[in-house]
Amino acid sequence: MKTRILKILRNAEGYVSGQAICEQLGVSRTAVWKVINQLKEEGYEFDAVSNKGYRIVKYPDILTQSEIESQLYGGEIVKKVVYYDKTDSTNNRAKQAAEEGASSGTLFITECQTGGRGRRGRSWVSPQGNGIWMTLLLRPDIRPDAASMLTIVAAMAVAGAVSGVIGKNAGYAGAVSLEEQKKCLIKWPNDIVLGEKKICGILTEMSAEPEMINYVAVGIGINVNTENFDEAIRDTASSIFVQTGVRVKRSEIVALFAREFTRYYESFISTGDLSLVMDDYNKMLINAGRTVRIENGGNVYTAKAVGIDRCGRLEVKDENGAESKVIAGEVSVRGLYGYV
Ligand code: BT5
Repeated sequence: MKTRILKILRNAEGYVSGQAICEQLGVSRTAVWKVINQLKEEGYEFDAVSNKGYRIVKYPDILTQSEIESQLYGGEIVKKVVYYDKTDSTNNRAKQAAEEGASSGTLFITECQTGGRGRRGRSWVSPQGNGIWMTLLLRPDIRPDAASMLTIVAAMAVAGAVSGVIGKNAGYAGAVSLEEQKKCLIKWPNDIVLGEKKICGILTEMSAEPEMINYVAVGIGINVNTENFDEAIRDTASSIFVQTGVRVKRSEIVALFAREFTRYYESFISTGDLSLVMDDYNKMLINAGRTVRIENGGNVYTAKAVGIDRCGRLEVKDENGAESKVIAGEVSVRGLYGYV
């Protein structure tokens, strides 16, 4: 009920009377009043005028179930939000819930991770209060070897959502010019960058049988309003706030992510590959046209990145013009002089 009341108030043009809410939801005045008080405790501020009703004048920067669900319109792949004040890793929460039967489209999100994970045992710094640490549980009817393409789909959705929210709040002179601000780009395969710095990483994990996926957990970490970074990541990491000077509400990014993800995911599922989205992806690819250093086990070489193919492999050209394809998961891709 909290989500429904919040949604009515959020979408209203002006004031909404308590009576109107009661009638719309078929609940008592006392029930509405109780929910308004709960919302006040969570940091929402109301303007309450007798004979007119309530209007929200301030939204807190929180990631609770109702804050996010009240911004979904219902057609998204994200169907349900499960929120934790603190947990070890939202990927762990998603995987555990999946084993217990949780349904596709559940989004696990937290304010703080105590054991955030990157790929191959690396750790992910996930402090309290300024980032988005979330995992989307999916049960797609695709072949297990296609699951890694979900990282590509998620990366596009994050880049789209971050660009969209920055665009909406633009007009602010930050470290990055307005034009650059709008260019939230992707570093293949799983990083999102703003101003050449990493603001987001994606960790996709899967449980599958040879021919069938049980579930996929798409974990996404976004530094939103972070101002101070751990020594270990200071050179490469940044946040939306540091890069743009814009302080955005994290739930807005999550809601827009849900919309963007739905768009790209549906295209992906309709063909089972990235053929419908790869052109868009390649426009968001920061590596495109740049020389990258590829580390594949002991084998290190440089080549010029061209773009991804419909399976999400990175096409590269060596100095003699010979083309090859790099498969994510086996390699680390770096710029020649730095992180990108
Ligand atoms: C990633 O791994 O970039 C995937 C990160 C996925 C995090 C999300 S948060 C929600 C969900 N729950 C989890 O436990 N994980 C997912 P990788 O490409 O391996 O990069 C890891 C490297 O990024 C580290 O070794 C650091 O160098 C750097 N790093 C760590 N924390 C960072 C941060 N907050 N921002 C930017 N870079 C960071």
